[in-house]
Formats: sequence, C-alpha cells, structure tokens
Amino acid sequence: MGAVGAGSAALLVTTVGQTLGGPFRNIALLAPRGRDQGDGPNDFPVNKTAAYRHIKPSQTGASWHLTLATAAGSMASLSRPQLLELGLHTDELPIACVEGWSTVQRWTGVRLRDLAALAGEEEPDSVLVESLQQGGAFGSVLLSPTQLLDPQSLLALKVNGADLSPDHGFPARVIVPAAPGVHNTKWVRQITFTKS
Ligand SMILES: Nc1nc2c(c(=O)[nH]1)N[C@H]1C(S)=C(S)[C@@H](COP(=O)(O)O)O[C@H]1N2
Ligand SMILES: [Mo]
Repeated sequence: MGAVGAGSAALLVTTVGQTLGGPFRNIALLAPRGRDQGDGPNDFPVNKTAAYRHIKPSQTGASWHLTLATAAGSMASLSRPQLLELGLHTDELPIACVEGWSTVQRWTGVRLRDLAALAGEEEPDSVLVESLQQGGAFGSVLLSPTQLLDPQSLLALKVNGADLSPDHGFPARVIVPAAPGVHNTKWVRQITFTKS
C-alpha cells in the first residue's frame, strides 16, 4: 500500500509539472517524449517530433501541396496559401494522448467537410488521411463519416493564432473532437474520400 501511494504521489507531481509549463516543465521527469515543445503559441506537449519522424524542411516548405482524392479518381492539389484563403474556422479542442496527458488549444483551419466538398465527395463512407511520415506508427488514420461531418473537425493550419510549429504538424494537421490523440494526424500530405 505504501509503495503504491508513493507511486501515485510521484505521478501527480509529474502531471502538475506538465500542466504548469514554463520553468516547471523541466521538473516533470516523466513528461511526454518530445521535450522541445516550442515557444509561445506552440508551447504544449508534443507526442513525436518532426525530427523523430524524419520530416524534412524540404517536404514542408513552399513546394508542399495537400492532395485531395476520391475513389472516382478526381484530384485537387492545394498549396498552404490556397488553403488559408478558404473559409477558416477556429475552435478550442483537446488533444488527449493515451500516454496520459491532454491539452486544450485554439486551432484554426479548414473544415474537413469543406475539403470533402472541394474534392466532390460530400458523403464519403470513409476518409483516409495520410502523413508525409514514412513508416512508424500513426502515419495515417481512417476517419468515419461522423467525424468528417462534424463542424469541429479541422485540417488545422494554425494554433493559438500562430502557424503550427514543425513538431505540431506544420504545414497542416488533423484536429477532430472526442477522439484519441492518434487520430490527429500531423504533417498531412493527402486526404482520400472513399465511397463504396
Ligand atoms: N504523423 C503523425 N501524426 C501524429 C503522431 C505521429 O507520431 N505521427 N502522433 C499522434 C499522437 S499519439 C498524438 S497524442 C498527437 C499529439 O499531437 P502533438 O504532438 O501536436 O501534441 O499527434 C498524433 N499525430
Ligand atoms: Mo498520443
């Protein structure tokens, strides 16, 4: 019992350190991997960093385009400036990681359902989101029609008013409500809307 109690106390201290951020963050010894959390608007926990996933600046610079595809084969390709000119929405939504932390941030981006409409498939049966990430876990996710149609589901381009940092998924990432953190794919390269 004593040992269990001590363990819980240590965990609590760790969590408090994480929540406080700033100088206290460094005393959170068990803080989520990814330590370099970025500054200011991007200063919140990172799951896997861009470096860890081998995302290169050459892939995320001006040459980056989002590809929208459908089963019918229609394709659209949008640069980041083009995405920023679409109707943008801002919402506070959490990332809840199964590793034991969660954080609420203010995200700005394009609604996933608006991207489906752009692709010409407004009622797909499934939505496959693929990252620039090659190999490793969490490089893609299959979203449901319910997640797609939710007006809070975004392809986020900004957080707390600033561009996403590389570690938080620049140039674009998924943010969907009420889902495990792994659904929030970072460094998105392609979204495929499929109708069976
Ligand atoms: N491409 C990619 N996306 C990813 C991950 C990843 O490893 N690769 N990690 C996921 C996990 S487990 C979580 S909890 C969130 C964390 O987002 P954050 O690092 O911006 O806080 O990103 C998700 N998106
Ligand atoms: Mo996670």
